Amino acid sequence: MSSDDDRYKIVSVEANGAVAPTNAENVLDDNPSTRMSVEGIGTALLAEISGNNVKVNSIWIKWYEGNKRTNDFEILASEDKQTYNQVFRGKSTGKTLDFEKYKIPETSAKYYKIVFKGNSINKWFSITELVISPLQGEIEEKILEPQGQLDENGVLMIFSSDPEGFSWSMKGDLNNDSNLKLDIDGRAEKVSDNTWAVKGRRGSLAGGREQLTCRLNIHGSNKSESFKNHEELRRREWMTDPILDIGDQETTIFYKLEGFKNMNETVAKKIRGGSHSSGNNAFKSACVGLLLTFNEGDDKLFEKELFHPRTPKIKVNKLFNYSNILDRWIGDKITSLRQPDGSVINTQYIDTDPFDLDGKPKNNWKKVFEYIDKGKDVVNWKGRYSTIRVDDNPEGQCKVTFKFFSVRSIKNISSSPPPTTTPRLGEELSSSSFSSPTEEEIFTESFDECMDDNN
Ligand SMILES: [Ca+2]
Repeated sequence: MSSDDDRYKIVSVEANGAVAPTNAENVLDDNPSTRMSVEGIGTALLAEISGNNVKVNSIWIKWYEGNKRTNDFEILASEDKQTYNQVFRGKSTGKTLDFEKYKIPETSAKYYKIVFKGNSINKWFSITELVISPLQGEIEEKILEPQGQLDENGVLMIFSSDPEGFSWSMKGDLNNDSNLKLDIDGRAEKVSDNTWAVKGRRGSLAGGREQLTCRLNIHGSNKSESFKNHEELRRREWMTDPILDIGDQETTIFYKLEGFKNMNETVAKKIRGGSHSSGNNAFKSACVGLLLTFNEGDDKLFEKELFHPRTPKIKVNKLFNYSNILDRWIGDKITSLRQPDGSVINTQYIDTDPFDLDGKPKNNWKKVFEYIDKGKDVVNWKGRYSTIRVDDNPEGQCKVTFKFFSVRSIKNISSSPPPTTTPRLGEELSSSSFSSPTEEEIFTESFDECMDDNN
């Protein structure tokens, strides 16, 4: 390919009848909240790409309300803007707000016309984003398809297990699992052989408001913490036990969140931490958290709790925009891996369409962010607990149905690295980060036993 080809892109779009604020250019602004919209069967969006003789084999479209409407459409290609050939005829899935990829026979056409044939709801032809690129397929494979072996449930293991480290996966009666502390309302309810459901328990915030919380704590060791400061933990590299504490790990859970009322909440995976509601070291028992927000939007998805209960959240470079994660099955996977220089690469993955018709994992893992924790406040030791936590308003149901939950100590195998992208480097936390916690960050002692085993 010539250098022209390498840099080619959509140079212009037009759609008769599409006027501001829903004009055609809105499909090119890389912003899913703006759209091109025009009414009527047979209306069309025409795109011209730069460069000459560029080979195209796929068209990527984000549809407006793409998770609610099925759109019927065709794609025509032309070299001269006069004679068009049909290269695609079909429907969108009606299941996603994300890009859908439509494969077309390889062509070197310069003009691409998407012709609307109707949708399942109304007569509006509405697209939020359009990409025409032969490179997208390659980019997708590099960034979005992690490699690895499958575990016994068919779940992708991006990293190999460390045979000498702690490993756990859900099986048997979850109410009687010595490594699992359920901090929920009542007992876990068995839904089927490997699927369980729990509900959040009630608790009080320091400000007096109540909320529901649901926490699944996997603990490696049963020993209590004995350290004086974070420097000691960094030097020693473990919190209570050099083998059973959980440091480098791949933690995976598939869940369906139902009946939630607080749309600003997150699913937090809190790792490398310990107990923090009692004892002299309680306030120092740091952990870090990797978050998925319920709704797309916030990109403060890494949190660091060095001094409980203050939990400053840190912005990450979001690589994949999932939409709402409520009321449907979601695969949630994190990996955390210490590097030789002491920094830690923490990575969040999501699978928004996790199961095939037989309920087996499809392993469509997409990287949401990668955050390198480093500097003087790095949390790089092994901790007692790995926790999945989700909260809700007291009016909510806070119901979590889950399966294939596992926590595995991992080894960094250099021959099979995870997909790489440009990570955002860890920002060092200034002391002011800890000075003014919000009400949400402060829980009463009796309520916040997130990582306390109550012994
Ligand atoms: Ca847009």
